[in-house]
Amino acid sequence: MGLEIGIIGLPNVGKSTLFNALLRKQQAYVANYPFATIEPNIGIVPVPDERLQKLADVAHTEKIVPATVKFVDIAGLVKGASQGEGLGNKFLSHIREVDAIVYVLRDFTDENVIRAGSVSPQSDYETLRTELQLADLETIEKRKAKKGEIQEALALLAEKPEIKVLNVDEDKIAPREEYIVLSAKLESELGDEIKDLGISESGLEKLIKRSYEILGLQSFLTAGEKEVRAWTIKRGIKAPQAAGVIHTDFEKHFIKADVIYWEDFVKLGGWQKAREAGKVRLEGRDYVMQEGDVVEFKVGV
Ligand SMILES: Nc1nc2c(ncn2[C@@H]2O[C@H](COP(=O)(O)OP(=O)(O)O)[C@@H](O)[C@H]2O)c(=O)[nH]1
Ligand SMILES: [Mg+2]
Repeated sequence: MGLEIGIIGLPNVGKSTLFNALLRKQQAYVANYPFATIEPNIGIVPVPDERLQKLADVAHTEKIVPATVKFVDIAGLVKGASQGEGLGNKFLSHIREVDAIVYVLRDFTDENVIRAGSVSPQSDYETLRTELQLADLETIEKRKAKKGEIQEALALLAEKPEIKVLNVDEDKIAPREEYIVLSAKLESELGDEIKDLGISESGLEKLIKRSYEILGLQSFLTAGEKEVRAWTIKRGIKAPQAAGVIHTDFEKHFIKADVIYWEDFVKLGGWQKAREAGKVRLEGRDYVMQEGDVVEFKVGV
């Protein structure tokens, strides 16, 4: 299950700068020009996970496969986009399928960067919400017009889980209720070195953590000689469904799962030693997966 996140905002609020910081590469075209991003920019990034290297060390493998998040950076939305203002709202279709939407709200002061409709974080947020709701109304009308045809599930943009990002000046980064506070500019310039400034988490880490929270996700791990890997699952699912994320057949043919918490796995030195120490639990069909479980599924054929 690859997580997908759409990035929206008014023009010139730092969407592409943030997107680039997330990708650590200059993929999107960043410019002091309101409509620099016309084609959607899509990037897939690994989920930072410090557990993986530690697991790989004791599992004696070099191959690490992290979970991934797909980010979609779209062109700036303006007030009246649903009426065709700016670039219109057609490109919103690029984020119809995402799991969550990041609203980038400008709170930095830079006279060199034109404010293209952006007023204040709160009013910008409301402008964006209104445009999404209007786009949703169009979607509903279109579906109605096609009555008789199979009704697809309606992916309404305004109903998607949301994350509000406040893009602030470099010297104003401080936690705030309701927002993820970051400096897109600083993130794009420094990447992970942002932590040298005493900022505990990168924008990517903050965004991913919040996404997992609001979407009710967690991860489990597999660690063998072939590879160490992180998998994303819904919180509360049971062992057979988790096995099904690895391979659809695994759910049907699930027999049991060997489970150990990742820290114990590392401390004890891998599967063999953990088994010898009697620390590997044998779990059945009703086992509810826990964050940080290292698992080996036994499946029949
Ligand atoms: N001062 C400052 N400028 C920024 C920041 N984020 C973006 N910018 C600048 O704002 C302009 C537009 O940024 P961009 O990411 O292309 O905005 P987008 O239209 O929302 O994608 C560029 O010149 C960026 O360098 C920031 O956090 N601080
Ligand atoms: Mg852009």
